Amino acid sequence: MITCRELNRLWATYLTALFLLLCQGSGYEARADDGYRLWLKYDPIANASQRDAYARAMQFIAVNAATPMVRSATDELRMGLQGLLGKAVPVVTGAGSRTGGIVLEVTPGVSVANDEGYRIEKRQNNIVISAKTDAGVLYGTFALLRHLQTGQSIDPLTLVSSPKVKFRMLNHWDNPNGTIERGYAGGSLWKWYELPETIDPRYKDYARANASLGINGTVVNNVNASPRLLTGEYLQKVAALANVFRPYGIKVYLSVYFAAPKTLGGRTGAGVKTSDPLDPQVRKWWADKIKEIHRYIPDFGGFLVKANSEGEPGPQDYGRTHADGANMLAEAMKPYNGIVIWRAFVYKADPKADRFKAAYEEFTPLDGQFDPKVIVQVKNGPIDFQPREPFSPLFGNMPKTPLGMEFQLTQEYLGFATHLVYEAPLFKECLDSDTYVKGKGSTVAKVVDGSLHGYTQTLMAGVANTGTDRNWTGHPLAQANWYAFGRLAWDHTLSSEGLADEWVKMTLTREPSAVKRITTMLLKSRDIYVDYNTPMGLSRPWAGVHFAPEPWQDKSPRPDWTAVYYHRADSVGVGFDRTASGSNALAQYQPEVRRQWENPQTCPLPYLLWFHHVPWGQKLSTGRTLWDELCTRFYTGADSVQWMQREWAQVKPAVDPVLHADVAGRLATQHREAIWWRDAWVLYLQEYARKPIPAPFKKPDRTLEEVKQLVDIYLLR
Ligand code: BDP
Repeated sequence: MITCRELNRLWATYLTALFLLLCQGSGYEARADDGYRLWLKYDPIANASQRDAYARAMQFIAVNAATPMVRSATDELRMGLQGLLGKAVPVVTGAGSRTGGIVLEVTPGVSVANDEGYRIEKRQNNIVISAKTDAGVLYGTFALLRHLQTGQSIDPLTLVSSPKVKFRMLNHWDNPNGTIERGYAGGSLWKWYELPETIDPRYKDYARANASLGINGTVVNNVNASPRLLTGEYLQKVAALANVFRPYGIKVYLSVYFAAPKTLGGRTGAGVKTSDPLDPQVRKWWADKIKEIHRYIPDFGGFLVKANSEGEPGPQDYGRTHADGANMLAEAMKPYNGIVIWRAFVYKADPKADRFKAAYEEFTPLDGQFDPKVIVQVKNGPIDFQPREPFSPLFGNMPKTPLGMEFQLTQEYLGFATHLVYEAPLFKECLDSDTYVKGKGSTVAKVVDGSLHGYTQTLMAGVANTGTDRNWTGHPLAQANWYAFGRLAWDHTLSSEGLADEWVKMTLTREPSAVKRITTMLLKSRDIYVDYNTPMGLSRPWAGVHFAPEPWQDKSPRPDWTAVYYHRADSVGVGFDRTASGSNALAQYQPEVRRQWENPQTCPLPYLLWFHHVPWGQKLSTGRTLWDELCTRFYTGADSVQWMQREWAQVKPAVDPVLHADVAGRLATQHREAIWWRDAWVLYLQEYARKPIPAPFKKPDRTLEEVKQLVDIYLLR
């Protein structure tokens, strides 16, 4: 006879065993949600009838190929289903006559747009994921898991997708000493001192997360590159990373220091005295180096180069052009598949020039001169990852040169890790902008995906926001930026809203009203930030630390590193005149684009001060004067952070408590900092505008001097 106590004990043992079993198969740790699992959580599906329906259709996983990428797909599916369905699903070789399972199939004949595309459909009562290549099967597998995680029906089921861009990559600005330039989520993921012998399991989770989005390349080091990365010692470390990433379809790339032949060649006795790209010894040095790299990494992705920019060496040091430099590397890369990505982020320290125009002026004359292996990587805007910029005028204006897109996921100018800014709307705003280069509909996206000018080498890069913080991105909700970037690099037609909805359901909660609230918060967050930070086309109000408000900052070795250079506030008004009466940067755009922006009466308000110096008393389309409108934005922006706090409080029951508290804390900090921004701007601009703060807003309860002091202290080392 079993006693009640024994029964209880047995029951407890059974429950513990069940729990451990669930945890074991999925690799989860039994702890509160610390964000480590990102959007690949695979927590059990709560709705029993849905879970049963999925389980009935997924009784086995059959594979017809055994490549490392198919193995990654199978492992992920097993792990995902174990978590979602709460039971192990066996893997078999070939479906045979079996039905009621998932079939992974590499078949060259399948109808998809390109090698990485996939089809998911029901066939003879099986769910078949088919693709031309194992990479396609891997992407299809993640697509099916996403479909299940977001709770969608599998009856009927047809998912067909292929990437629109060929090279979809993250750029890490990681240094060999473990720091990250402009990183706000801890140190570098790459433990250089432990590599190649010790492989952190996190490398694999990083690769899984990227593969789930379709990211297929990673530049592991900072664009301000250390030559050390090109030494045999470091190449072995990079090769160890490449070995982990390969089964997930990810190639490694290196940022290179252009003067490496001289710097390293001199030290290693190779006797190279220069890094002139036209010097035969230099060309040989690179050819040998690339050969050496391929000995370590046979499928090496290629180079990313920042040259003659912000003090980095480059071909101009030798009187050569960007094309000379890029082509020299491309020629050395010729025997291999690798590409050369050459950045267009350049500007000179000329007090009379407009930095806005610099990249266009330097690069458009070189159109047609680049080797076919070269892609020129252009930041989304003409200045530098500001909260809102017009699209770079280079897009569309180099028809003979493949132009890649560079977005920044790390929030260098977007409040680091304490401000919530969901960036998909920023990415989409740029991608959907019409360049009019070949008439209406010539969007930036069509330049980047190659369809406008027929480029076959296409690229989208995101400067990574990952680091060693347990949740990867510092701000837990900043994971959504990594997510949205990867998905948009695959398919730029996806919507910001759809991506937010997916990410929230996979990562935070599936409770419908909470999903709606969080999605709405995400979608509004970027405009809220712009309102209190740089409304209506104000830009770059900071110096070295791109965080604290410093619109008054007017001293720097370079004029274009001061804040006053950008906003040009004076007793008449504020804003940078880029029309024909000013720097005429507008002339770099097509007439249709120019027409949208050149008249201050009709220029859309988000871009007004990018292109015009507007008098303080000027009446705007809102019915307010410029001064009143600016004040309204600063104040409502800061107030809207409180709205986000209230919304977040509402979703508490639906979100993990640890994660909820983390975000709540950050929102409180954001509110305090938003007020700091508001006060800094209004008090500073008021010195020029000489007008009162309009009702109903109350004037800040501190003086400009007090705010400046705060900032001075903030900037102390
Ligand atoms: C700027 C960053 C700087 C980067 C540079 C770049 O402040 O750290 O090195 O961009 O993109 O925004 O090269």
